[in-house]
Amino acid sequence: MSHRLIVVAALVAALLTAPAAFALKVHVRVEGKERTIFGPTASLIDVTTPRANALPENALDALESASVLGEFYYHVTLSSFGPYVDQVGRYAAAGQTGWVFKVNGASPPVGADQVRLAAGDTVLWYWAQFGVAGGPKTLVLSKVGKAPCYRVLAQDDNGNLSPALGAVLHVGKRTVKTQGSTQAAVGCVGPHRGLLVRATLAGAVRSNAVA
Ligand code: B12
Repeated sequence: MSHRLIVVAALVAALLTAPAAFALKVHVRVEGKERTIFGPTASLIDVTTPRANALPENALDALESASVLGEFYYHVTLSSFGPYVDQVGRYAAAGQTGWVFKVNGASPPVGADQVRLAAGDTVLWYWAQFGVAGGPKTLVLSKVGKAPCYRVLAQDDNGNLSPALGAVLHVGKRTVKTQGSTQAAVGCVGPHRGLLVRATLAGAVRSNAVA
């Protein structure tokens, strides 16, 4: 083999064994059936994509990158529609339950490998039980005002927000009911020394955590 050929071969080998070609900073959270599996505050992580991917930095890559960082199990099977996430953590999809995802609050009508992400996007993967009314709403928690008060909104699959009436705030082992009105579901938790606040509501996916 000539010297030139050896250099080219070495370059090709280096390219083939090089780590992922792209990386994008994206917020990722994974909510399991009973608990949060990854990123309660929707941490900003580097989403990398394998070189062979048709669509770089997609919502399936976000799950893969979170799984590497969080060391949690997930499984993909190939179905007639393409790659399908049929298990995350302990629970496999079965019957009317399974794993779904949202990007920036809305549920894309296609598989995760078909949804290209942009820097700063928020990807939420969650365990969901489907009924006649469709899937669960996801809760969105935010701080309001200077006092430690929090607003809870419920988000549907199209990304539309409405007050999560009846939502409960959780601070450590303490719970605080939000005040229900047609306008807002807000609760004040008092001093909580760095503990994160979450919100839950029956039939909805637990919220992001906020300091
Ligand atoms: C039931 C169902 C679900 C259940 C599956 C529960 C289970 N036990 O696994 C749940 C609610 C979990 C689900 C999730 C999703 N679904 Co769905 N689902 C269906 C539905 C209504 C029936 C599928 C079925 O049971 N077929 C009968 C069985 C015998 O055939 P099967 O091939 O074995 O079915 C399996 C696959 O279809 C797979 N599956 C279900 N949804 C999806 C979506 C994608 C993209 C892939 C690759 C596979 C897949 O789960 C089925 C059961 O194991 C179809 C609509 C339809 N009428 O086909 C939509 C449908 C397949 N889902 C769809 C979508 C978009 C999704 C999600 C991507 C939504 C989201 N944003 O998260 C996710 C998948 C994400 C992931 N996990 O990778 C679209 C796919 C469109 C497309 N061209 O890609 C469909 C066609 C609905 C629609 N019209 O929009 N789904």
